[in-house]
Amino acid sequence: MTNAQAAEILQQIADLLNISGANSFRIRSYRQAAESLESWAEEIEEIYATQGVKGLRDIPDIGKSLAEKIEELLNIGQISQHQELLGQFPDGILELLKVPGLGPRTIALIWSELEIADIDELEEAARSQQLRELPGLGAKSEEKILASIERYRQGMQRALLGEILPLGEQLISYLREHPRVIAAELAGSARRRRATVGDIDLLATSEHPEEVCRDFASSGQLEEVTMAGDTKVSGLLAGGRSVDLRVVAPESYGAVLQYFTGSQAHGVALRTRAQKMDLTVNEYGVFEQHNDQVGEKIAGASEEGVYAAVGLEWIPPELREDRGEIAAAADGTLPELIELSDIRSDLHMHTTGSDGMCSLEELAEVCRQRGYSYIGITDHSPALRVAGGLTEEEIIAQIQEIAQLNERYREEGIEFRILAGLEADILTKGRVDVPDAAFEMLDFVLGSLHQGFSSDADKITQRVIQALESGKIDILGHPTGRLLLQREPYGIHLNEVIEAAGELDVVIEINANPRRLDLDDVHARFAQGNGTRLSINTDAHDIPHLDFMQYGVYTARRGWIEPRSVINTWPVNKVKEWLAQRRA
Ligand code: DGT
Ligand code: CA
Ligand code: CA
Ligand code: ZN
Repeated sequence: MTNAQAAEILQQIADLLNISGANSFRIRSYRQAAESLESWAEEIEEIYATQGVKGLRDIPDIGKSLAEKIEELLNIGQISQHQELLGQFPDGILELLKVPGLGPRTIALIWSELEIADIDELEEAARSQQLRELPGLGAKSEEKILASIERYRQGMQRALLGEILPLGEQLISYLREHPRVIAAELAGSARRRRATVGDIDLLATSEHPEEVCRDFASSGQLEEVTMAGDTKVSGLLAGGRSVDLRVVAPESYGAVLQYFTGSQAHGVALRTRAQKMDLTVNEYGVFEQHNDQVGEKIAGASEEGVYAAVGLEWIPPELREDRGEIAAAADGTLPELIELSDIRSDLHMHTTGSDGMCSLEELAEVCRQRGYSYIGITDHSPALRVAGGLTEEEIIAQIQEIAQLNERYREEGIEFRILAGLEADILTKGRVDVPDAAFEMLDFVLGSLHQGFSSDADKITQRVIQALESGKIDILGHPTGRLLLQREPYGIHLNEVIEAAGELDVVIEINANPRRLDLDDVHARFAQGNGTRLSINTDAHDIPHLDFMQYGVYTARRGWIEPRSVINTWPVNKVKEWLAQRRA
């Protein structure tokens, strides 16, 4: 039972009491307790285990009776009062409360008058204009409720990092420009660069939190403000995505940032370590602990300070998933993580030759201006007719065009080269769709699977490994075919493929498209451990897609990847030598 889960149950009690018409003082005491629990860094489980109910009562806004309820929750997994209240209403009623703008009063009304008990029924009633018959509701309310339901449904889902990060960064720039803000940072899963993000967590530090909160709430940055306090603002973006801002004093900024960056598992591991050192870490700082007494504060203003106080190097947010990073930080063996500036090239992109939007020359010019020293062009192969796959003649013509451009760069003394590649389909039985004459002339082949996803995992795995064994594939593209939030990966025994690639000296791609991020972080780390090399590529079909590179790098960092494992950090000659040796 985490603090957040316990807080959620207390909030539900408050919500249910509210619908049943309880007095507002009682309702508020549950809400305050829930908020207090939610931002209390020490886990109630740990507190209860070491100090019993007495320890629970030390949490602000938790009195005798609430402490006993939490004790009940920790002991038997539920609170009887909560269960009784739940029994009085249908199951869907709590979800109705999550629809923005729909208050308990309205819910109580529609339940008692129309027996509406879930979102679908509410939507139906609004559409069939039944709500306007109720006291205090009109045609306008029906419209508003329908719009809210729509927004709620969109906001429920996780979103791609690629969609959230730009929005979060815009909010952070607003905060950083505020004259009362000393520093501001994105926290939560977005700061950890998880491939998908639930809600957006923002943190700022100021000597005048109430002014910052007031201005943020009225700035129009949020489509709807659902809570505006002196240190916290919550609301929704236009698409329904929820945003939480917390503003704290400078002396605890580092501790709060550490706490709200998460992950929760990382936080728990950190506090467990601290306890063994007779220290307490909470969102105010790191404190000495003598038996039951909390003593002097030894850190809190900076995140570095918080980690240092528990004997750790600062841990990059991408690593904070409790996957061994705390032990590595203690031993001084954290990886030298790859950075965007390590990337010298992009080895997967499409031109108008197949299904891309720009000509070869245009794409090359933009990449050169971005500071890449070489790129690989990989249009689709003949079998992928739906995506404008090139014919053998067209592949050869493109190779010649590339040779001419390279010649021109050489003459003009420009340090930039284009490698002639092909994204060849992996066909049935592991055949690779690259015409023989073209294969002889190409610098490299990126092989990927675009059809036959429905076969079983053994078959697909075998097919891919056979393709790698053919010697015709230098890089394996987007190895699982997943489309985040859209399509599950096809069944494939990925670790077997990674091991085979390692033995055969085939590189595996981390496709940087934020919809793919394929390999994912966990398998990228397995590959590095196995000695299988990686390549981070955008699969750009248009100029703006070249910016996807950062998301590939984030995924690699989450997978503990160092530059040495990634071939497009190499200079072009090293890549050419590697390719030549593969062909030999
Ligand atoms: P998300 O929003 O689902 O993508 O994931 P996060 O990691 O952003 O999670 P969120 O927004 O619920 O909370 C932000 C951070 O706050 C989380 O990573 C760790 C911290 N946190 C929240 N609730 C708890 C809790 O109950 N216990 C602990 N230890 N930390 C929590
Ligand atoms: Ca979050
Ligand atoms: Ca959150
Ligand atoms: Zn592609």
